Amino acid sequence: MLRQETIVALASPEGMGAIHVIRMSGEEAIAIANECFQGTSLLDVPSHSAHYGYFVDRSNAKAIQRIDEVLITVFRSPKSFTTEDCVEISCHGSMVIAQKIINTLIQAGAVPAEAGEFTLRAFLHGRIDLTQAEAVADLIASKSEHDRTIALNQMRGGFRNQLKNLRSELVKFKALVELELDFGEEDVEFAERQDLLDLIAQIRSVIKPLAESFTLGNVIKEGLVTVIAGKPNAGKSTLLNALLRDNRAIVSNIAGTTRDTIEEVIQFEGFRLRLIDTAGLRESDDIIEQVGVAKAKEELAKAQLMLYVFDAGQESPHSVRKHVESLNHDSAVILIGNKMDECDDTEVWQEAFPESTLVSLTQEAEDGISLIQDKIIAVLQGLGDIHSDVILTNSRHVYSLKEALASMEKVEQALKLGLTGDLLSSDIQQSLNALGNITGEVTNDEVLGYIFSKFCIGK
Ligand SMILES: Nc1nc2c(ncn2[C@@H]2O[C@H](COP(=O)(O)OP(=O)(O)O)[C@@H](O)[C@H]2O)c(=O)[nH]1
Ligand SMILES: [Mg+2]
Repeated sequence: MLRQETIVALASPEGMGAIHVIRMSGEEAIAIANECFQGTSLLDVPSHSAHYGYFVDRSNAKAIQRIDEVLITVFRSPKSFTTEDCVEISCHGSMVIAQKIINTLIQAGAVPAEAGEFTLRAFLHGRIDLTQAEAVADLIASKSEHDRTIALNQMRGGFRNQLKNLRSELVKFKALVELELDFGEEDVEFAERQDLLDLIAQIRSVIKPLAESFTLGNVIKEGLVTVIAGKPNAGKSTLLNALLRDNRAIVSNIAGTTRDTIEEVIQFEGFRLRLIDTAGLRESDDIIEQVGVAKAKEELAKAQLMLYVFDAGQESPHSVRKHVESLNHDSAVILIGNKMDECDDTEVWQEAFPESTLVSLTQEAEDGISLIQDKIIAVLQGLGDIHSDVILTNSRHVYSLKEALASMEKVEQALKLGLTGDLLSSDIQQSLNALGNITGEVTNDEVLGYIFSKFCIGK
């Protein structure tokens, strides 16, 4: 998996920008960069220092070609991202220049890096663990403020530390139980059963909220799936456009105008909302509209939030209630009574649905939208505490945590039933594996190590 070559790649996004950054890592990184640099000799400069000069192509010794004015930063092993010697070259932000620089470096001995290879090296050299490696990917892909904060936190290892502590407690636990097995016939109990039960309860109380934080974490990472639903002509597309502050969807008084689903993403309070406008829900003879309605129902089934829009001038509380109930979804619902300007009796609605938001999206759009946004914020806040130390955003982690939880429950059962140590220890091992899966740690040697280092049984 780990090759020895010095790797090189563009570290900044492709396209035009103020600058581009080219990254190189490996034993030869500094020598190769020096080969292509007109300025101070990079061979002896200290780590973490930046040097101004010209990037040059010396392949034709008679005509040294200046490619760009650059700034080269040198990071010496082991104090670099990959722990290898690393060099970062900042050049002007043209792809032509960046490509030329990369090609010159390849000619001078580097090889093109593969996707994720810098991070892979950091992991294989033990600089970061798996959760941190994943967090690097998350950080790069982060699309909202909260997304970024969490990835950064995970990369710093907050999450790993918590898991590591848990695991070492478990290792201790297992070592004690296995020690009893070694003394099988003497009927000793090194592991105090009540202490073990307490420990399990404590561990579970940490893992459980961690696993549950995924609801929020997933919304932060993927965006809140928000479906705008309701009957035709209620004002759904008007709402989409108002939330987007853009004329994205066609609005007309012809029922059945929106026949396909339209999806747009907005940034909102540090979150992302995936807003989906749908075809009005009704029985229709139009085949395309029928497909649209079916798609709308599919989206509703996946929705985490439904913005249900109804025409307050046309509908009755009874018809609205019936329709909302018939949609049969698990998501949070915000009821929006629209076209209040055409409604004579506001009180009817206030009484029937005190929790609803009554607006006129074409008359007092700003007021209406800010009322709806307040409701959306409340839904987002209900998902969990955004400021909590660790929020899981990775489904692989959640899966492993749930496995750990399930095996902890088994351990608890085994303890309560007074099952033998070998069964107990295998259940504990499962929890250890599940937790170890997340950080990429190996488990069995650890347990052995613990027994020998702490107990010196000298057999
Ligand atoms: N009077 C009035 N008309 C509105 C209001 N909101 C939307 N409309 C009109 O209702 C019609 C249907 O709106 P549209 O957003 O296309 O509804 P959709 O079928 O649910 O997407 C359009 O002619 C809109 O201009 C409102 O608050 N008051
Ligand atoms: Mg529409």
